Amino acid sequence: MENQYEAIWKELGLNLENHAGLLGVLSDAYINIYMAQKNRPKGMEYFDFVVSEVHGLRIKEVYEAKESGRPIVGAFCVYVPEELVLAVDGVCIGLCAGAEVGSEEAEKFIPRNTCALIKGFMGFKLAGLCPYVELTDLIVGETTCDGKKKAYEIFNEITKKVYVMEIPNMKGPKGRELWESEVFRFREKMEALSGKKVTVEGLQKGMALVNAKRKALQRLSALRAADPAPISGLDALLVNQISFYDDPVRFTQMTNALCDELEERVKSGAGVAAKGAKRLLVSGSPMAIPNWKLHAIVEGSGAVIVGEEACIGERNFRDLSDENFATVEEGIAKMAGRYLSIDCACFTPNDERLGNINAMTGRLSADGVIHYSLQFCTPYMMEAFKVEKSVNRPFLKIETDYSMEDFGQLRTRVEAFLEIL
Ligand code: BJ8
Repeated sequence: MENQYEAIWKELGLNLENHAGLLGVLSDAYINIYMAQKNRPKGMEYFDFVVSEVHGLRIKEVYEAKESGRPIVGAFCVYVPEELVLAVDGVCIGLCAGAEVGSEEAEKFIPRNTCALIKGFMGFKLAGLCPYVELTDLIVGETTCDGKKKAYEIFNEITKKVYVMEIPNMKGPKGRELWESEVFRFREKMEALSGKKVTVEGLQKGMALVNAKRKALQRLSALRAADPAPISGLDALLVNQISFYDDPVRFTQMTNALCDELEERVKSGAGVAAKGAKRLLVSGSPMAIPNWKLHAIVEGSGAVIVGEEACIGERNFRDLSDENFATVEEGIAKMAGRYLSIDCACFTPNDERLGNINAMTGRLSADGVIHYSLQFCTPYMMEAFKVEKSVNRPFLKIETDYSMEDFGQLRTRVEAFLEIL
């Protein structure tokens, strides 16, 4: 029987055979990793549904938004100001890929020794597997790490719709000035794309939507401080991954409903792991959906992950935008400042990240820190040196990719680490 979304996939030019294979693998992995967990909150049913419809219902919604004239903007970095996309009634979708797909295709354009995240997004596009990329009117890149910067040049040759924001390397006055001017340039880009002006009301509405989403994620993060943890790291990671592509209003509502349930769990002392189970903070490169490998290993070994110091995690929602402003210029300048406080390892120096990691380990009562870098992710691999020196907890450094080849080896290392905690 033809899938009800097949007509859309065909129209978007997906490779239907490969796509069916991908959905099959994704569904098996989800059943094995997610549905095998015990004692999950009932509120996770919504997020299970979203995953089951990742290339279905959500694609239909974005497709219909596009048909109605709303601009669809794809992004790969938490530096891209979603507020400005929403200010002109656009839809913003995170395009990072967390699976090893289309590597052979990708390696025709980029070196083998490229991080899995870059290879993943190139591979998904080249293998005809990503309906989101096909639906975008604009793909926003940024000058963060060298790999991404150069990959966007090639991605633009392939897609013809990449726009790059220049992100400074340092946060001094000149860097701030450059970044602010880039956010203003992005405003112009969004106005040209949508044919709408960014107004004070539009910007405030965009900020209110994004801030509400961030507040719901902050609430979830705070609840994970309880012992026993009311939610697994796997489930919390999934909520964070979904925050990048779900409808922001519905996502916020459902995350808050999940948090209401978790609050009740905390009050009654109920949790997903036994009280006193080892608690870990994961810090480093982003884990895009469906990258669940490390969390599955750690939680399969009896510990619980209580926080992600990463862009798919705390770095995405730690700070809110200031909604009090009288002019668009004032609002954008304030918002630019909020974005520049993000502590990505692409900046030098990046000492605020060390403080943030230590604040998280304290607040979440983490017994240890696992530093996670994707292979060839130089910024995070390098910064691990300073992180290790600064954390006052047992520390394990991992470098991996999206393949399952090192699963057993990683499990052995994680188990040995848990024993010394
Ligand atoms: S703000 S972390 S989302 S740049 S994993 S592609 S860094 S080699 S994703 Fe990132 Fe923005 Fe920074 Fe966050 Fe390069 Fe590393 Fe690959 Fe990475």
